[in-house]
Amino acid sequence: MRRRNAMFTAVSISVIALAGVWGALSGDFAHAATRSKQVQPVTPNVKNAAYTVENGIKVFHLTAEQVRQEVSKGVYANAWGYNGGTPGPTIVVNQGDKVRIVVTNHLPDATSVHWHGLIVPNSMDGVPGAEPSPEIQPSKSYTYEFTVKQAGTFMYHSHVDVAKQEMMGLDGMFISLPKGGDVVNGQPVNRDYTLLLQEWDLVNPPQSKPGIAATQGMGSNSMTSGMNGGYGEGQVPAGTYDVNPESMSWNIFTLNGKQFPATASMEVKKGDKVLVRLGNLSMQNHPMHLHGHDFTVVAKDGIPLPKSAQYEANTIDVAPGETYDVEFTADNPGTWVFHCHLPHHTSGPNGGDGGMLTTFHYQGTPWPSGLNTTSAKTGNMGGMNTGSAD
Ligand SMILES: [Cu+2]
Repeated sequence: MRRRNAMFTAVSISVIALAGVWGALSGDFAHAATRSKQVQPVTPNVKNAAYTVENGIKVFHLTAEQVRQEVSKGVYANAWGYNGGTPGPTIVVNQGDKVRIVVTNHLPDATSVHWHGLIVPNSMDGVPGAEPSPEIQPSKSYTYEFTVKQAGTFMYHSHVDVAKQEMMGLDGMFISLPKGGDVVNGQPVNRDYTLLLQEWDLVNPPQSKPGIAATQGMGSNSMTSGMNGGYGEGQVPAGTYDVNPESMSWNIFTLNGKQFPATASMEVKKGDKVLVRLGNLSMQNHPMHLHGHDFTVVAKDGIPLPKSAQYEANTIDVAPGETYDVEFTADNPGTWVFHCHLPHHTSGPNGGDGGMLTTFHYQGTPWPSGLNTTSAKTGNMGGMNTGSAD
């Protein structure tokens, strides 16, 4: 249907009609039509990385730096990230691209970037402790360069002092679009959304050190709410906090660096094929559950699953280090939640929703009063990516 519409448009433009018909016969036009309609992958609340093209190479710049991340209204984390936020910008390339990624270190510690799941030369893999790949010292840069052979959903993160640096927020998503366009099972997708799962222990600097010592190993942080600077899950009040990267008691659970209701709603239209890319760079599994629809699991770790291995589900348990691509058809208008199903990971203040929870909203359907937030209504206005929920 989409091809026919594209053809009709082409035929109506008489100058290119003959070329279009000839192209369709040759098969090239189908790809061109797919490409022209290709949706740009959107990472709600996170920008796609800007790049320039130099001698056929896509050149990206990442600056590792301290960031003041607003995880929800008025709640700020003194985290580490790239280019002003955590996760860093989503790197979007096409399969076969040559890429050059210049990483500059503005942190007080040495760092590196590992291209998680991508098959790259040994020296480009970013694991200086165990592979022939350099540490990037403070105020220095290193240039990673490789050809992206694969298509799919990948991630990037620091591979130096990972217990600290990854949990401080040095991570991001890396998407490689297949040569034939953004297609799943031969069908173009209409929406392409990416969610990176992270978790945090925010500590109030004046109280943090004794508080964290007291809450370590006590299980649910809710039990320690209000004690010694410990906050229950999703119960952190407005303020600016440090991140305790080595804690095992997390009180903030985010999708793309935001906790609900700051997570920007994802717009769909009835009939859309919606691709959702999930990545987890946290310390534990998060079973992500979709309401109102079943989805098909179409890829794992950037590897497309053959049709025979694809399966339908409405919950997908995303373990640390994994990526999954799931796809659903938008056939049930309304506003539907998509969330981690560990109850403590979606709790908000006063018993409300929070944490790793976001929504799909069908165009033209009313906004629920409970979702009366600026971020939800404007997050994807015009289909544009937004760098901020505010
Ligand atoms: Cu979870």
